[in-house]
Amino acid sequence: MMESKQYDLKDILTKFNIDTKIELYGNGHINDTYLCETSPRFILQKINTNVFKDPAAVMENIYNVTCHVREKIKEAGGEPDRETLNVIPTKTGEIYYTHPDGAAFRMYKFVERSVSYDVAERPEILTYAGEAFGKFQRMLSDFPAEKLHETIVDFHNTPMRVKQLQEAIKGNLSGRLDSVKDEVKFALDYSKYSSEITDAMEMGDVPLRVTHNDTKLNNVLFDDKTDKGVCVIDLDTVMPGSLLYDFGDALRFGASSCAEDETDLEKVYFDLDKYEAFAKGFLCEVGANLTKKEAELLPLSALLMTYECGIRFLADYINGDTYFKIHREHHNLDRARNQFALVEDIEKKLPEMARIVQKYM
Ligand code: ADP
Ligand code: GN1
Ligand code: MG
Repeated sequence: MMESKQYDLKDILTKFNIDTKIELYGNGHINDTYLCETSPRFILQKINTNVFKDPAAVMENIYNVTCHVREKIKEAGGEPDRETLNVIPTKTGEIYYTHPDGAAFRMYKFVERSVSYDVAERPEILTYAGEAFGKFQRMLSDFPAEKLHETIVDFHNTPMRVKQLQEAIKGNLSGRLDSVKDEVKFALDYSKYSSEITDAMEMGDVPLRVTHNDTKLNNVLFDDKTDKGVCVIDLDTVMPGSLLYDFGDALRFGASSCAEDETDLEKVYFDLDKYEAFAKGFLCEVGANLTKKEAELLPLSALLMTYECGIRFLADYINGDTYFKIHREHHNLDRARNQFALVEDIEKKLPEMARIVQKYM
């Protein structure tokens, strides 16, 4: 990961009229997140502009999407201050602050009385996550997609991700290629699946919808008493996409027996109880609107999103760790191996996964 420059956070806070203690917060791989110990509390985030080259576009999307969702929550008699992210403008009325060197900082209301999970200890948590992401998708079903900027082009275009891996292999910027021959072989062998979703989209059998695109379990906040999903966060990648991306990516992370960077691969497997729990919650919200092909590809989407994430970790390792935050030397390689172990297990379980999905359609 590129070394992050140090900023005078106290000074950044004054741009939002806040003067308080601040500490690093959360387990995201992309942005720098800080908790502001005010009352009520706030979240300050430095947007990763290495990943999101156009922070203005990201923030315009987030502002429009959260305003849209806010109205839906109000109509349903919910709590808009807690059930969606709320952007706090700067004291000059901008939706984020631009530092003189181009760095971008945003402020959100802190979602109080909530918890986040990196591993789901119980399958019910997955049902609540499925409901939360399904509901989010439903609330955006009438959002005008043409208003959205594509914040990362080809984000879930798996064949493009394979190309990016091939470029990483060619460039070998880290000089690590010799040490990852087995992983590269696995990645190239399994590329046989890579175009299943994109081909179906091109054929018109899988529609373009407004999707979240980063449906990791820790991108939902759960109520600290009931465990029900309260708020879907991390909206940087809300863009036109496929519902299969949201389904598959949530399972990649949420239905694993282990954390995404577990190195003891004997322990890593795809948990069908967690899969079923998520499918139940998600399909209860959106199942009625799926096309035949979307329904058919649900199980494979879990394999594909896991594969795609694995090859992204591997490409980043070969490129010298410039994209994902890492906390140890071979972190991205550990993550890639972990995802590939999961892919192998998902592949064996596809027929059973198809049977489970049928129950909830
Ligand atoms: P990243 O893109 O780096 O994953 P996120 O937006 O997901 O950044 O934030 C990282 C973590 O910070 C989240 O997983 C969550 O635990 C916490 N977090 C972010 N925004 C809020 C918020 N508004 N209220 C409470 N916690 C939050
Ligand atoms: C990143 O931002 P975060 O940590 O929620 C990444 C996802 C990956 C995920 C892997 C913008 O998600 O695409 O699936 O790491 N987000 C971006 O854990 O690249
Ligand atoms: Mg996140």
